[in-house]
Amino acid sequence: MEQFIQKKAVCAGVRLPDTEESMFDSSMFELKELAETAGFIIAGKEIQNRTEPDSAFFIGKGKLSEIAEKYRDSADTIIFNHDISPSQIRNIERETGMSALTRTEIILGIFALHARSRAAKLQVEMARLVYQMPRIIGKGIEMSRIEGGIGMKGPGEQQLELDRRKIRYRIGLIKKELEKVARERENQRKRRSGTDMKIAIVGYTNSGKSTLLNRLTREKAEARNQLFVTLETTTRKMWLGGRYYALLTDTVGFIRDIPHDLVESFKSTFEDSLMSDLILHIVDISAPDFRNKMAVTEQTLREIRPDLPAVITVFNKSEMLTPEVLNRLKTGFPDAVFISAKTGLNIDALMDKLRSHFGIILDNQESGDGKDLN
Ligand SMILES: Nc1nc2c(ncn2[C@@H]2O[C@H](COP(=O)(O)OP(=O)(O)OP(=O)(O)O)[C@@H](O)[C@H]2O)c(=O)[nH]1
Ligand SMILES: [Mg+2]
Repeated sequence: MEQFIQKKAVCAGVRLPDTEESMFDSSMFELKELAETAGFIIAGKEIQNRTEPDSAFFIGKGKLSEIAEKYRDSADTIIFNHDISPSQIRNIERETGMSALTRTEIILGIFALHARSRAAKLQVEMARLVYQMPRIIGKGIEMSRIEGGIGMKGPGEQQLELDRRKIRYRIGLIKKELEKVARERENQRKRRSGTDMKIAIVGYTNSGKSTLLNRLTREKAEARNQLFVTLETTTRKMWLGGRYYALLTDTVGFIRDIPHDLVESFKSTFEDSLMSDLILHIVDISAPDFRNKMAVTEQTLREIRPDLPAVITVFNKSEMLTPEVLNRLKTGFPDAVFISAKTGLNIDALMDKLRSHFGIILDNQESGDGKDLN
């Protein structure tokens, strides 16, 4: 979504009575991170407490005028932390003269920006088309979003129907193409399945999954301090010591309120990664709202794969914590492993845990923590 780069935006959120304050704060913080990852420069944050959303604008009309006034010279876009309706978007755009975007559109934009492989690009395109389909109503403004901002001047109903048909046709083509990709994946999986143990690294976006894959396999998967860097599953062989190996898979990260269409499109990717004997759930323990992020991951996992295999909880970035906090957490989560994928802290304990999970007992001369060989 090159069109976002260097654009200036204000993040807006409406806090409704059923949302806890800390949850709301962290989701607003996350919205800022998402917008920055998508390429926006953030000019400010505006929140409003309401008992219910305004039917025409979602946010109050007074607040909206205030935002338009305040950011007249510093922002051209308002990004909402909600999935507001197409007609609300139109009303807001008309009222403020700014463009309005939803959190979902930002996430879809990041996925588009980060998609490298043909499969990932197709999956993102499909998710976007499915998301935008019901939004092609009336003024053609939504259509212009699909066409990357080219803009079509108020198409008539006939034109709209034509556009919808084109999109449906395109979705059909992509589906076929993706089915082919899924079959190829399946074949690959069968070819390499053999007797090796299969382990999937799963977790919230930016928790350190790719860094851990790199640490455990000495690979160079892309790791950056951005959301949704990884959109492909990468599988690498990992040495467990002696004659034992596992296949370790890095996966796409999760996020709260992950757009449903995205999960649908990426389902084969997720499923692929979850065909494992063991899941390592990586948690960024330095995040203040890590419990909430853990819950989001656990819930999403259950939705994708109800018959979950064994899960080991791995608390990453633990080198960031003070000994006091670390001890308190260890008491609270006695089964978790506390590591730092970045510094290598406690990786040997994780390796021991993996070996004992798979019932691997090494002779003295066989023992090693996997870092020494590859
Ligand atoms: N301090 C600290 N930072 C870490 C650690 N592990 C990873 N990071 C950093 O966290 C950021 C995200 O790491 P990634 O490995 O890309 O995270 P990911 O889970 O693969 O993220 P996505 O693919 O975007 O979902 C990077 O800046 C890493 O350098 C750690 O143990 N300690
Ligand atoms: Mg990654």
